[in-house]
Amino acid sequence: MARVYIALGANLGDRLATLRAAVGELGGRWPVAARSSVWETEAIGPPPDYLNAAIAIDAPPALEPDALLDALHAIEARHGRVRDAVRNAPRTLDLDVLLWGDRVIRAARLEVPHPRMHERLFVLGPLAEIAPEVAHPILLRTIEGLRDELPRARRVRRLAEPL
Ligand code: PH2
Ligand code: MG
Ligand code: MG
Repeated sequence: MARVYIALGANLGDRLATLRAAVGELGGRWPVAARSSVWETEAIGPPPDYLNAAIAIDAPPALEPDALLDALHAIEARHGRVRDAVRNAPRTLDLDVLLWGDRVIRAARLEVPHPRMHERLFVLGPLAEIAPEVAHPILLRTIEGLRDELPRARRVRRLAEPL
């Protein structure tokens, strides 16, 4: 089994309901080993604010990156995600693979570790709740260490409601 960390984000529609439904759907396929709190975060790019969270799933050894990616895209599509060419466009649901054990994947469709995860408090805040001591396999730093070095310029707020 490999522990795969997935970031969840939503800034359109019923954001919390969508994140919860997505976790339910992922949990129907693979065991969910950990889930973070839900955070409300200032959008990088066009507003409104996002809800963000992170979960870990236990992926069987036979799971191929393309198969996981297809499953994530199918869940996004079921929740009304429209893929357009506009970068950072508002979205009902975004599911991003952050870490896959200590693998480094540089394929056309998928880069793991996620190439921008270490710059984003909306990723590292939730992720540090469930994986503080996990090492980033390229930067060789813990998630908590990376989070603590990020500037706190952007608004982030932990919600009381669980994921
Ligand atoms: N996702 C983006 C762009 N900007 N900003 C926040 N706060 N949270 C996100 O999940 C997010 C974003 C593109 O995936
Ligand atoms: Mg994203
Ligand atoms: Mg994405």
